[in-house]
Amino acid sequence: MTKRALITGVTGQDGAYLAQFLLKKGYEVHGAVRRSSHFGVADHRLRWLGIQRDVKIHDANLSDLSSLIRVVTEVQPDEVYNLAAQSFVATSWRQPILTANITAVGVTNVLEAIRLIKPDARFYQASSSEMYGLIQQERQSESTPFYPRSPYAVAKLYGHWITVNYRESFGMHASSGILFNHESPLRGIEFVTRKVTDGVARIKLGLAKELRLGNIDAKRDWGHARDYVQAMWMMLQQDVPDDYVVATGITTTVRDMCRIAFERVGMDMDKYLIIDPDLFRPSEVDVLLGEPAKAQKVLGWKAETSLVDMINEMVDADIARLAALQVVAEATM
Ligand code: F7E
Repeated sequence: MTKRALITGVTGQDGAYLAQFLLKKGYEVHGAVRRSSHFGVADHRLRWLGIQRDVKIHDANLSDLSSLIRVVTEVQPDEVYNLAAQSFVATSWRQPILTANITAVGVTNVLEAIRLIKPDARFYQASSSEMYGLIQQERQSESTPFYPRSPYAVAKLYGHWITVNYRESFGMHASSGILFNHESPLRGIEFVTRKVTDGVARIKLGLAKELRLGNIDAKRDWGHARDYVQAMWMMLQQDVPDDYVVATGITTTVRDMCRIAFERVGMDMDKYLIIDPDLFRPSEVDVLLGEPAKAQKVLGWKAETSLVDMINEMVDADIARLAALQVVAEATM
């Protein structure tokens, strides 16, 4: 029997990689997508992976329970992956209520749609290392207390606990993956790794003269999104639902990550980097370092891609992307 998966946020970085992974496994993949007049733009990641025709798209919104009930009724999924969110931490101070409506209460809407229509469907919630915020232990594991430091992190914490609660209250197969930062050439341009690799590519091609960043002393545990979506799937294949930290176990400063990107193109970071106080956050998460021992032991999952290999892949992809745009621009002049 072909398994059916429903992915919210299928047009995002993780949604696209997960859809590709599940298609290769023989799944029928459905995506719930927020309606917009720019769908031809919104599905660019699916097109980049060459799977835009293979994913069945449904109109739904996390803040509209009836739309989710309709989609779950139509699809009758075996597995539901809730990856949709307002996911940019900096924006969550400017749009705290929208962030709460989508990133927090939206999770309950998805869980309710499953509980009412297809209660045996397995559920994955995209929880976040941002929930650890002001860290309470040097290495953060499943048992580390949370201390969120942004409206985004507060909303994710609600999503995490409502997932645990539905598992305990209704016996649902609901699991939560506490994923540390994960990046790729498909990462949104607003996140720091992609901002850096795109900026480095622009400087290399003569399209920009500088790169402006905020707090480069912040440390993150960065892995590759392609590796991380496999952990999501593995969680839903377990007999017993549970929560797992997904991380590399290595932490690096934004400064050193940026240096790796400049080194890829043989340029000196110090000549181009400008620190912009406007890019600092009202309250910062200074350092995150995950302890992925449980995921390794129970799921058999391990991060495969090093930070250097991932940043090199991203810089190369951004150079290729910008060079292709330059060719098009010159041809139409
Ligand atoms: O920032 C610092 C910034 O925006 C990383 C999301 O996927 O991962 C992500 O959240 C660090 C922060 O990611 C700039 O202050 C310096 O300390 O790439 P980011 P994030 O906030 O860690 C978690 C796991 C999620 O769940 C989130 O959805 O880099 N930083 N200068 C900067 N950050 C940005 N964006 N831009 C700068 O110019």
